[in-house]
Amino acid sequence: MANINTREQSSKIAKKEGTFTMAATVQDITLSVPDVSCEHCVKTIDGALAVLPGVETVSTDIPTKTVHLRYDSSQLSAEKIEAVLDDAGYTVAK
Ligand SMILES: [Cu+2]
Repeated sequence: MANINTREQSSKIAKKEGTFTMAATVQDITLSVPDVSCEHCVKTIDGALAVLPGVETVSTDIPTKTVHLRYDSSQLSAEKIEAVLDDAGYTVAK
């Protein structure tokens, strides 16, 4: 004997955003920034990037004109990093 239940079910859909995955999203990148020329540049760049959410380490190297960055890609995108550098007056070379 079939007991058909056609009662409508309204279930709450839980929105899950910003789920944390431990360390799996940490990225190491090296950006080429040709305008790096002195300690002032290093301070400007390090200061601008270090305050961003998800940034773990920033180190700017004058001789090679590069910025090495370790960041959590679940909190920060490479595009955002480049935009912040651009705002600080330093364009990332492609
Ligand atoms: Cu400089």
